[in-house]
Amino acid sequence: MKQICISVPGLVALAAFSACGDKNVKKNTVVKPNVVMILADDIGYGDLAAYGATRVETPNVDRLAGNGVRFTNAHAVASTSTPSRYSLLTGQYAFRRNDTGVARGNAFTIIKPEQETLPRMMQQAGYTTGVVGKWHLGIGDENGQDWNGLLIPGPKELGFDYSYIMAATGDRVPCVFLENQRVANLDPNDPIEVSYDQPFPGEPLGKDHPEMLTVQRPSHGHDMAIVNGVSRIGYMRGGKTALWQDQNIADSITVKAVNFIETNKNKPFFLYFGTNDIHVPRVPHPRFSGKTGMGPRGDAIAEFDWSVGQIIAALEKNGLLENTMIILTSDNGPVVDDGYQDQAVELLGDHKPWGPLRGGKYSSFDAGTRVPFIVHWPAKMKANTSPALVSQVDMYATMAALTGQQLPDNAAPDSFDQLQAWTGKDDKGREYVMEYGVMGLSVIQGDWKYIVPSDREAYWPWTNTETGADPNPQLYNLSEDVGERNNLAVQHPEKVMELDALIRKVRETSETR
Ligand code: NG6
Ligand code: CA
Repeated sequence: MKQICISVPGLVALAAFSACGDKNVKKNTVVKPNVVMILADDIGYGDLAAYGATRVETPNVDRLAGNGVRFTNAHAVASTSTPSRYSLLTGQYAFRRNDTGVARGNAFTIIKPEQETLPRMMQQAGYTTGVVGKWHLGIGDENGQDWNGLLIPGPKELGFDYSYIMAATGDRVPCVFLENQRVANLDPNDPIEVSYDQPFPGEPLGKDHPEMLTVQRPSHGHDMAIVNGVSRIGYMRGGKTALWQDQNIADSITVKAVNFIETNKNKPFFLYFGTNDIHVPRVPHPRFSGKTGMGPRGDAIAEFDWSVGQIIAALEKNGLLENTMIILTSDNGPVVDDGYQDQAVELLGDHKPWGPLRGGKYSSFDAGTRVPFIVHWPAKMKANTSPALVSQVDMYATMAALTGQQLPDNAAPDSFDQLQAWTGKDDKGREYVMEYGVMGLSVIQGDWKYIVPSDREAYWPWTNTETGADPNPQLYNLSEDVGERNNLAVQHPEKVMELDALIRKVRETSETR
């Protein structure tokens, strides 16, 4: 049973979050805060100035960090996008299902309409909900996915009133935006076709036509359909008027995010804004080219910061900045060469996308999932830095607490109310955090990090990734060895057993709050 603990329309008791029916409602109320979640793509722990980067200026992110709470021990649930986003929107670990790996561009909807979701919970709390930008959770039905019509189920059926999305990633076809689940700007006389099995006869492929790759060439993979001088993953044909321009993606989605704020400024809203920056192919707008001296990867960080600035400006202009909770974070850790020759490796210099951490995107080492995480809500939060252990899986239950919702038993089984930690009032946070790398699970509890043994490859040369796989158990004391160099498993077998048992327990039993 869902219960809305509000007696005055549009107002919620914030002084006592669990105080349903509190008589002092008037005294302790503010207008329900809007919630804007800005989810960057592949921005690493060390990629932003607020987290120590020196070669890229991110003044807008700095402003949020300087006036909000900057977390130093915050985690995405997984080291790749689809499982990370799945967990964020369902409050359930992606490893509970075997179909939540990095999704193709023509994947069917992964979150089932009958599942409880974060946006639907926000709707029940009286919010208008919108998703703009990267989706990467599949769309449409396996019995009929109509790229030339309405794609259902999709964001609407999962609880988003408005959507303007990229179906998957910048490097996966179809390279089009979907507005409310229809391909935007599609000419019906030029229908769009998408396949991940067979090339379309007559359509040139990157692997055969390097001379057509005038914007960016692959370094590995990414040699199929050619769109805008860049070869991609997957095959597509048609839909010419609907194709996005890579250098305009940030502009296009930022405008839609700002429009959503403008349209809904008079009532509480929840905006989930997934940027394409800084995922490959990195093709920032020319006005950011050369901003950082680090090539497109660095310039895409500057572009990301610009998008953040536009969101702040839209809120400020409408007098909403004070009472909007902005959460800024990333879906997984950083990678330098993720498959295109964009000079990211050559121009990196002393910039450390992973900060002091080991590994990166895909990895079980901490840089895979420990990400920037900033919460900004001037009306209710003091500026600070917090060492609390926090995880994006808690977004669901934490937003439920924020909006006075009681969750039904089947909702968000792995998500806990961490409102005290997320608002900077509790420095401890979660008891433990599960991390989901492509090679398996690991867990952080207190000072300790344990990585489950794996016989798979320890190193991927193409992305220069230390995957974290090791046939032996790995145990690190993060308080003295945040870079995970000194494996203490042999010295502390009891800790290894304890943490291994914890992982098994979490795997086997769906947690209850
Ligand atoms: C990999 C892609 C990589 C990126 C990643 C997903 C190749 C060779 N590599 O398979 O470029 O798209 O998937 O990234 O195809 S994520 O951030 O969306 O999870
Ligand atoms: Ca990502």
